[in-house]
Amino acid sequence: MRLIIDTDTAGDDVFSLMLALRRPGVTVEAITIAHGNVGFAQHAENALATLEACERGGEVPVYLGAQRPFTRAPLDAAYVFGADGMSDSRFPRAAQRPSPGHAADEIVRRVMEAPGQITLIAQAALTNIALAYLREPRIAQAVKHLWIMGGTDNGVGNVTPAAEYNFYVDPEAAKIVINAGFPTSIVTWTETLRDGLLSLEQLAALEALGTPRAAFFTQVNRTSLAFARETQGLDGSLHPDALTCAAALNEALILDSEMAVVDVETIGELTRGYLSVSHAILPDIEVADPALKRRPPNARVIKKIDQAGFYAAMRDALL
Ligand SMILES: [Ca+2]
Repeated sequence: MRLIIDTDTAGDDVFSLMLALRRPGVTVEAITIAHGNVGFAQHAENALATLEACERGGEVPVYLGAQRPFTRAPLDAAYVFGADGMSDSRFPRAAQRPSPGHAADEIVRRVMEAPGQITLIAQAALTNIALAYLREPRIAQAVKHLWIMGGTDNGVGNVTPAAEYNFYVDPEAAKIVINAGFPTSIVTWTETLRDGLLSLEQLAALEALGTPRAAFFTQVNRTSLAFARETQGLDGSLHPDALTCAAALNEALILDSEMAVVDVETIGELTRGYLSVSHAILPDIEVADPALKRRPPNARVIKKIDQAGFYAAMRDALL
């Protein structure tokens, strides 16, 4: 499996990278950096530190991408991940540096050079993917598959009641990508709340592995675990990006999914960044309102992932 991972590397983004970097048979061909969780330059440092933690420093190029969303001001989530996105660990600067070239250009170049072969995992705001598509629309047909962590599935968001963070910070980019014709699977925040929690017992078992990577995981996860426990009242930590990556790497973990018509709200007063997901309970749309046109399903929405299998994948990555 050939992968490009687009990431605002902080907290759970790190663990997603570790899953992919440690998985036999998977080649991470590039890591592309987007604005998001913390400061833009810090995302690159965190990706480079993660490569070193996986003993892959110097082997996977890291490209810098969009530093801002299309229209709105950047919005971070340092309150979840710490100022450095790594639970204020202040890891030493990695020897590897970002590679020359823009993330969007590299996505285009690499996908078009290997049509049908590159899987994209988008675990940040979709700005880089949208830019790549605008530069070369044929990438929508040339990627093997696009995995998106983002949006909600008729559930509550994590920034506003309506919107999940990645879609909230750049809804215009999300709308472009969702309507571009990529073969797409979406792991939503709703699904993360169902199956993306690593319990306190599982986290203790991961720490007890005693490996350097397990120690790195435990250290990086500290702030988001505290946030989940103290603010969200959860007995564990939430892992949207790692859950998405685990499903992409091993589709046998997907226990339920549904093709759906999805779209993104960009101008709602209260619902900006909302992912609209069709549902079986709804009437055909042209029956409900003749002014509306029926659209074919444009994404697979993941409804259920094997949590134990996700945990096992994380454990294997930390050995
Ligand atoms: Ca992310």
